[in-house]
Amino acid sequence: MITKQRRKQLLDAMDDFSLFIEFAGNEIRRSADANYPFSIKRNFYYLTNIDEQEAVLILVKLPHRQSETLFIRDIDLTLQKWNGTYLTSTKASEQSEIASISSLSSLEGYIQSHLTRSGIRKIYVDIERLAKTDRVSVDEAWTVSMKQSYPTLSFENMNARINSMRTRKDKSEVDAIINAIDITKNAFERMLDSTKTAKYEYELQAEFEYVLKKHDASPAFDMIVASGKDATILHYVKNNKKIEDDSLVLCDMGASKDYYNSDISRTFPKSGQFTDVQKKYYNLVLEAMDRVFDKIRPGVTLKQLNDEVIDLYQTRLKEFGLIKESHEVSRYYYHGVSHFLGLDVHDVGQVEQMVLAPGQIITVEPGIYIEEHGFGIRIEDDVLVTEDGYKNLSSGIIKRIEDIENRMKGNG
Ligand SMILES: [Mn+2]
Repeated sequence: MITKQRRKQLLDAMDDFSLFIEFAGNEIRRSADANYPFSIKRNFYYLTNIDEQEAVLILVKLPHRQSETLFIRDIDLTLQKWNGTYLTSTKASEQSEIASISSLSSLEGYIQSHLTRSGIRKIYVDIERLAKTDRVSVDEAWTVSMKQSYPTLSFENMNARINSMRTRKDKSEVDAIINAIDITKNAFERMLDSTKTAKYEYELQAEFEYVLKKHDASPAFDMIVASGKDATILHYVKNNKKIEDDSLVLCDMGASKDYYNSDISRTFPKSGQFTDVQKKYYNLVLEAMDRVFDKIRPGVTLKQLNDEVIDLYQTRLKEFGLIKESHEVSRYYYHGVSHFLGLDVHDVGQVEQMVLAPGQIITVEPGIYIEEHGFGIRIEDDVLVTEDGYKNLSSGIIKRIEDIENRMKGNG
């Protein structure tokens, strides 16, 4: 039902005599005959609920007729014995609610006949290129070749429109993210309970990822387990150091389930007890978090949220005697406080001056990184923007000092 509504939204936006095409993507070769695990193009998944490589979605809009067709691979009985089952037409139709399922081998003929007989004048594609060096996607390669073959056709990129649809989550998406957060909570608690007895950072990672696997979930990104001073490196993922007894451990982690992600950070003491200076800065990060929470509502930008953190730090770090001038804050806080979360961990919507709207899910992740004290602290929750404010979806994952210390008491 839901993906059907999304396709309807696209059809409504399309001109008459036009065709929209979306590719699921292909496996990418890693080395020799080994491929990277297939990862579906998220916009394709968003529009079809189908997770099958090489599939293609086509929407056609004519003055009195709209149609949707899904093209999938022909079942190869020999390859099926090697690589597992292919998606059947019945299942494809059930999952996508698209009545018309065709073979990929008929795709070219289908497009040709629409171009010659239905008077299609415009093609909508979905191309996302973030860097010049990006590999050429199937969508892009197809578009380039079509432009050469049909110079009179006009082309329009639907990418921004689909991305903008994706920023506002419907109930099923919110539920999927809540599910991913719940798995993360379980995994975090198991990891926290093993911290006092663990020796190396990777042992904590193993405890965390064990629980994900138990739920048939996977890491949403390379987990960060950064103890001591390495926590000041924002994307430290080596996780191979011995954890010193008096150190803080910063973990940035998340489960991904059914392609929906969570993204949570917690920082806790190896010993189970924060030192006074650790407490002081930890509570400052919590204060920054509360400041941001208070500010979240429709109409506000991510930049405004970040300015709130910087403003607070400028005041407090001067009070603490850590800095003299306001601009010195950037030595201790050097990332943004928030990003969108969804089918991608750093989800679509990272556009300057994008204002918050109900149904969006964002992270709130202030941090402070003080090399001279030998620690970095980041605390991150996942938050739903509501009509009049916000709902913290990960409030069940403990973060107050006394809650962490109490839980760690008696473990090990
Ligand atoms: Mn994050």
